[in-house]
Amino acid sequence: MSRTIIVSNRLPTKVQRTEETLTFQPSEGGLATGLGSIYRQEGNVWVGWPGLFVNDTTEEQYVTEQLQADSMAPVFLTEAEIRDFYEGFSNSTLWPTFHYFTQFATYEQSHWEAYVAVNEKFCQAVLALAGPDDTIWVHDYQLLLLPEMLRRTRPEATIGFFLHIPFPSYELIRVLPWCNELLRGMLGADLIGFHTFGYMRHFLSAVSQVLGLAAQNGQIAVAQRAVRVDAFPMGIDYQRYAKAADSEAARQHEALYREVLRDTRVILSIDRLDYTKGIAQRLRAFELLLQRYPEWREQVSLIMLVVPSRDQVAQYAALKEEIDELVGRINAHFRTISWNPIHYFYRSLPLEELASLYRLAEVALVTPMRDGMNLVAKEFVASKADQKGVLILSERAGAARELSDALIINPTDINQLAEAMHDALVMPEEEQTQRMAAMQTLVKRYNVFSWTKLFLNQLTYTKMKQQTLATETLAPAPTSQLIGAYHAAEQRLLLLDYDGTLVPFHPNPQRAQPDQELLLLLRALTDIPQNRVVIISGRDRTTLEKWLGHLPVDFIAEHGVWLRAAGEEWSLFQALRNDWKRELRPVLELYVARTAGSFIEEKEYSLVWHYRRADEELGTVRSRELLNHLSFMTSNTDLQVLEGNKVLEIKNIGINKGTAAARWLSTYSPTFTLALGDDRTDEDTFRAMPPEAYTIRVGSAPHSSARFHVASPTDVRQLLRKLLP
Ligand code: GDG
Repeated sequence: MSRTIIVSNRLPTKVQRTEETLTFQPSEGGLATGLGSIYRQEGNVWVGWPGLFVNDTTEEQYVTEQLQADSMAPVFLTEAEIRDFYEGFSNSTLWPTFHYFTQFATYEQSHWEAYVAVNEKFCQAVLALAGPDDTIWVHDYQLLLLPEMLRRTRPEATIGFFLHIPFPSYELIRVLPWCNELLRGMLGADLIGFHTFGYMRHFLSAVSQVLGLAAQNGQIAVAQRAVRVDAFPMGIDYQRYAKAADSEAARQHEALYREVLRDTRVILSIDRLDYTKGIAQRLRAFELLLQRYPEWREQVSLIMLVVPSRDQVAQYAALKEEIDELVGRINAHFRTISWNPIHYFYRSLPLEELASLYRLAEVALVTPMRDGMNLVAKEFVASKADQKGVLILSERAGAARELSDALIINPTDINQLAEAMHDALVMPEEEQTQRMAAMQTLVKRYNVFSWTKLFLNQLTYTKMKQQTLATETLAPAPTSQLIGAYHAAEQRLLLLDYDGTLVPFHPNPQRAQPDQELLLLLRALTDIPQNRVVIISGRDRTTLEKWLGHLPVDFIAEHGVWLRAAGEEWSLFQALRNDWKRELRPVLELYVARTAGSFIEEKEYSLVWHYRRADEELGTVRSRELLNHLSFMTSNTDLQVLEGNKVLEIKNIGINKGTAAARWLSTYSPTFTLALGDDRTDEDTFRAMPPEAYTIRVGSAPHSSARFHVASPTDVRQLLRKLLP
């Protein structure tokens, strides 16, 4: 039976040391609730740190046993690991960078090394538990390297990854000295999820800019695997918050607060202490509200709950001081004997008290500078059974992408914030209800359970797609079959593409001439009387002839425009025109001017626009534009536009490597056929081959009509050497 293994930095249970014993308390986080129904199922398990430093192996064993009974497997971390991996790399490098606070980011090699080591520790813990058919779902920024580490040992595993914080623009990611490894780490997964489409877009652009891997329809080809990237906005357990707000305990707490507050209206703010939350700006905006609209004095109070967090990190201590000072100043300035402008709590509260605050508040102020999603916004919505209340929400929280019926503000603009508070306080009830009802429908429907289900279903689907579309690796068994069939045959046809197949790519195509090793190999292959070797290339015939013309090989040049049998003259595949070049060349020139690094290659019967040397992303965008432009210009003509590996080629219809290769097949009637190629134009060759032919795609391509694939030209040469006596 296949199982699901959840992996996150923290376990959903917190183990704490009291004087006499250890206590085990479930943590209340959204993730724990959402995945609770999953990891407790038969056989499933959640792997993570229990939040405690153990003293000895006896204690370690005790904790392990206790957690095991509740489907958890602890990874024990040392104090030094928590300092360097958690407080260091995770919270002082990745957290500020991913939230656009690079001024707070540190770049310590020792922190990075600890991060690698701890990810490795998690990897070992997971491998000890996971079987080959299990599904592994890795969570968040502390474990970015884990998917790739797991993949190395388990190439066939089903691995999902979800990032709970924002994924920033490429401009921020590139600052990290380790960005390459981090992106590679994430790409070990089969499905990578983000809260919003925006984060997903940033990720795809970083992968393309840093690693040169382009995405198509949210899919990235990583070697032979198609990695899917998608947005899955996380929800909450709606009923849990609705019920808590409706509970007797919450009502009692509310009544107690009400007694003290009398009829003062309440604006609520709830956050963990963090510089990303915009807490100081929020206080300044509240101050501005009281200055600009004196009528709200003694009428409105701000209840501000700040949950202590990361106080070991310097910026957090400084932020705490700033908040203390601001609250003190504003309260001292505005307070009266009977009215306190800000009620500030620096602690965490039990759920029913939290729920009573959601009940009490007319306005929730959720104004982070950056926030992956922000669940408080959704919890406030779920708590408002009477549908009265207004949510003020930062445009830079992931939740704003869904909750468009909130008052959406820019959190840096304290003028706008003060005005939004005023608007919220005077908003007619009818409008409140309308907005709240719309938000409730959404939060109820896309709750944390549907989020979990959707992600895991997508993961299964992604894996299934990969398996049905994947070409088989040319492993030792099919290799010996191939060699056996080759030796048994009297007439053998070898169709070999040149660039990317026999030689690796060179930024300048004219510099990719054959080396001595290749020339000797081709010579040896053609020396065998049963062999017919055809070089089947998109290159012009002059270059092919110059480089390889002295060998007794046949040629297909310009993707099938020209044919030449060894020792004979070149002939056209069919009568062709090339007078169209005059009209289309200026179009290509325009794109060369607009795309630095791109250039035109002119062949006798085709024109090619190369963009391998252009900026990866710009090249892709321009190639789309050019393709549209050319498709328009060539409609109703006998021309076609072919997409190759970083090239667009215009040529006559009906001409491709496949039709040319088919002619060679019918001329020779071989009893063994081998076709090797690395790009889209070679797919035409593969499709033209009979089913028993050995078709092999070279390089990364998750979808191909070829039967097998190999990784690189080096593998190709190795295979060809095996065909020599
Ligand atoms: C990451 C991302 C993303 C707060 N104070 C108390 C309390 N809370 C609860 C809230 C809410 C949670 O803490 C905070 O929600 P966040 O959305 O900030 O979640 P985090 O896990 O901190 O952050 C964030 C999230 O992951 C999910 O993907 O939304 O953007 O940074 O549930 O209610 N709960 C109790 N007492 C408190 O005093 N009981």
